[in-house]
Amino acid sequence: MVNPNHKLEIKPLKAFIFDLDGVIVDTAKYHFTAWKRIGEKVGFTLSHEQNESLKGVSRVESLERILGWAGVQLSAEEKEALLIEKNEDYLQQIDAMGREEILPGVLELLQFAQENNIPVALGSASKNATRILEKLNITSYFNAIVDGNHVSKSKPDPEVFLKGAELLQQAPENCVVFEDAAAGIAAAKAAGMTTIGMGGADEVKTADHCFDAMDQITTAFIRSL
Ligand code: B16
Ligand code: MG
Repeated sequence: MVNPNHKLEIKPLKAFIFDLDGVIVDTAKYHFTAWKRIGEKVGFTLSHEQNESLKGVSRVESLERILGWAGVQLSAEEKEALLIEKNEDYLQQIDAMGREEILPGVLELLQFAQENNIPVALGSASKNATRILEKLNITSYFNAIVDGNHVSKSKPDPEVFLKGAELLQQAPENCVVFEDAAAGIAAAKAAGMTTIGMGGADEVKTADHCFDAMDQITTAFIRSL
C-alpha cells in the first residue's frame, strides 16, 4: 500500500560541462600533426606520448613545453610566428572535418540533456572551440560556452569550469564534467565538481567515473549522479 505521508524524492539532474577536444571530437590527431611539423622546424621529433601530455594544455603552453623538450630557445617574435603557423595548419585540418567525426554517443547525450532541461556548457582550453562547434553543427545544444578566449589560467586551474557553472547559474557541486585529459580532471576536481574521465587513458583514472566512450553512458547512470 502506498504511504501518503511518504514523499517521492526526485533527485535533480546535474548540469553538464563538456570538454571539447577528446570528448566531443578527436582533434588531438590534428594537433599532433600540426605540432609535429612545428617540432621538425626546430629539429625535434614530437612523440605520441609527448603529444598525449599536451591534451588540455593551452597553445602557448604547448609550444613552451615542445621548445623545452627540444632544448631550443627562441625570441618572442619567433614563438609568435610558430604559434600562428601551427594554428593555420590546425585550422586547415579542422575545416576539412565533418559531422561524422562527432564521437559515438555525444549527440545522444546532448539530445538527452535538451529533452530533460539539463543545462549544458562547454569548458575547453581551445581558442578555436566555437569554430569547431559550428563546423559540427552542435552549437545550439550549449547554454554557455567557455573556451581559451575567456580564461586567463589554463587547466589544471579550475577557472574554465567555474566560469561555466557561473554562466549556467549552477553551484559547482551540481555540475558534472566530461574530460579526457589529466589536466582537465584536476581542474574539475579543484572546482569541486563530479568528474567523468573519457577515453580510457591511464591519466584520467583519477576521475570519479570512467568510460571508454560516451555511448557506454546510460541514462540510468546520469540519473544516479
Ligand atoms: P587551440 P580541450 C585543448 O582543448 C586541447 O586538448 C589541447 O591539445 C590544445 O592545445 C588546447 O585545447 C588549445 O587549443 O590551439 O585550438 O586554442 O581538450 O580543452 O577542449
Ligand atoms: Mg580534451
